[in-house]
Amino acid sequence: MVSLKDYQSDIDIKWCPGCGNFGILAAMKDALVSMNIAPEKLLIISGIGQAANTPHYLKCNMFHTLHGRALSIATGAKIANHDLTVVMNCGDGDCYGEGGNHFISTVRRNPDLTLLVHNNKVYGLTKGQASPTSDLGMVTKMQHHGVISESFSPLTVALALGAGFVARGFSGDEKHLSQLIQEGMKYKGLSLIDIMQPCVSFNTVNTFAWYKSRAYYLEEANHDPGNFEKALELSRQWGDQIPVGILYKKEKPHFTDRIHSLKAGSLISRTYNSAKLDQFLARI
Ligand SMILES: Cc1ncc(C[n+]2csc(CCOP(=O)(O)OP(=O)(O)O)c2C)c(N)n1
Ligand code: SF4
Repeated sequence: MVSLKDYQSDIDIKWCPGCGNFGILAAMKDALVSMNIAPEKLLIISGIGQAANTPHYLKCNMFHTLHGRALSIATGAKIANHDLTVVMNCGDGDCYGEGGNHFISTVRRNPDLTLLVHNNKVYGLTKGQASPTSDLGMVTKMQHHGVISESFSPLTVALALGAGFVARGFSGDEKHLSQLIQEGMKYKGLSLIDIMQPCVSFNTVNTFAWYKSRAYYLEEANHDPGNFEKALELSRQWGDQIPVGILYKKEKPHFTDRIHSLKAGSLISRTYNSAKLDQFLARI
């Protein structure tokens, strides 16, 4: 049986005391242990940022890539080895800003990956500039007169692109978040879990208390995750009431199932024929 000790990393955590990332890390560990996923069967891919440092604090396979590129690297890893559970830890700037185009392509492709977006609504690592999810008018050290762009709504965009698993979590409720992560990892396809993550150093608006007083649980509201129109409506709900839980869930073919040449199995399970490759290269 896998235990928390198996995931214990000896790297010192560099996050600010009280950062919402701690709740996400705890929920991830709880989910991995509850699902009995061994560290050698797990691969975490991340880009750049405070969120992207998460895999350093878990003892498992990891790949720390460029800003915004976690999704494409993760897709490649899953093609190579279908047996790995592949999770991505991204920031909101990382995933929806620098990696915005990768986000769009990956949702459309639907690879079997779990995408955790630590959405603190700012660029944390570079000291608090506005990110794509900062609310219109939000004042930061850089945006002195307030953010002038409409806030990006990842859940709405994902639904519009045909995503099959769309959820919102809260880092202030580790138990609930662990359940969501487990559901996401069980789902065959891309599971997007956008997580409300307070940045205690640079976002003085969206605090733990701010979220706690607004979050309500979709399970308690008897929401049917099969109802696309309702999910779309809920994805736009923000302000006094914020829905948390699975907005939408639908089974659909995933990326590796759709690639003809992968029907015979993962790339790592194939034998490599160098003579055939040489013949092919000689022809071009
Ligand atoms: C292509 C590129 N653009 C900008 C940067 C600078 N940069 C590094 S981290 C970061 C902000 C990260 O913010 P976010 O993804 O929201 O993660 P957080 O640190 O808030 O967890 C930026 C802009 C970079 N490294 N690469
Ligand atoms: S700057 Fe914000 S996101 Fe980064 S570690 Fe500190 S509190 Fe967390």
